[in-house]
Amino acid sequence: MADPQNLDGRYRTPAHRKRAVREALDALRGSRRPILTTHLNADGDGAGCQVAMAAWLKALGARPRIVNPTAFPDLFKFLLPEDGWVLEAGSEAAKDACHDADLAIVLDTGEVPRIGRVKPMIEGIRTVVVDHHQPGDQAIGGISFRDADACATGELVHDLVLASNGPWPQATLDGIYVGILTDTGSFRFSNSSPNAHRIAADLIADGVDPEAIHSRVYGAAPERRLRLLAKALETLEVDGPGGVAWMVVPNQIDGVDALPEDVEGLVDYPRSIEGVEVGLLFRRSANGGTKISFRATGDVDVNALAREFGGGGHIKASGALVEKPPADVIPRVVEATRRAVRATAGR
Ligand SMILES: [Mn+2]
Repeated sequence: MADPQNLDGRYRTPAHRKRAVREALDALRGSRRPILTTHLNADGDGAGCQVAMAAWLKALGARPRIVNPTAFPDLFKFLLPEDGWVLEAGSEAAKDACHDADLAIVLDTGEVPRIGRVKPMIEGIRTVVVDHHQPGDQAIGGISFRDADACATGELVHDLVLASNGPWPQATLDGIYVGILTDTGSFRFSNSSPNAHRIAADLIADGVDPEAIHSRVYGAAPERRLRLLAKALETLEVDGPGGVAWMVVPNQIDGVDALPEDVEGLVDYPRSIEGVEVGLLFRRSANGGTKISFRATGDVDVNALAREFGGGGHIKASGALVEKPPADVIPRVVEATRRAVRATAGR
């Protein structure tokens, strides 16, 4: 565990958050049997924050359990310091853990539909929400520590551990670092704020190994992911004048189902083209609907755009799920995106 020595020049929690930090901290520190959950298809921020917070709470004497609406991603299992923390949502063990829980901690989302089948499992349990998404209209109730100015939920978890004066187990340092690393796109998106870099600097000073983490997260892709990218790139369509480009991701590669984590980040490819303001990625969902990812480079608000299709997220990164097949959905989304680009950029 790190012992932060020299506090000069280190990150400090923004003043506007301090009250919410206190309130959330009071609930968290009193918990002995917390359940931690995050959104469907946990990403590096959701999974990283779960491990970070579970390790911290355990060091405070709690017995944390992680119960997610979808499987804990293989890619981030290296963060888990011990077996037994993650329980599959459909299992008896998860039901028992929820039955005994004295606190539910919802990380990296604050919306009911995003936690899927975990919602009924945590019904009636005191809840703390820690999130950095733009609030939608189906908020999960309870104690709320939310700030859309935070670069990642990892930044907010860092605020909590900082306010509690630690302890800082290695898994807490690593989990927060992975949250910030992945949500900022390795410190290149617009949310790569001074705070993102300050916290990263502090975490590295306290024992995070950035090269080791980077190679676990970005240097250990299954071959399947690159084959999937190759197939997706074959579908690339670019409307230069409209400022939009899109791809369609196949659901299977060589007869093997692509995992949500294989698809993570692929939307950056259409977005990386010169003149493209918004990149889109379409994928058929399990029930025949269409998953859409939106990524903006310029000033187009893709949170508003995703909301037109029942989704949401961040201003520059968002998603939606539409209960219609891709063939129906793609033309409508592309047209709405063109309109949004025109309205924003004055094209
Ligand atoms: Mn996040």
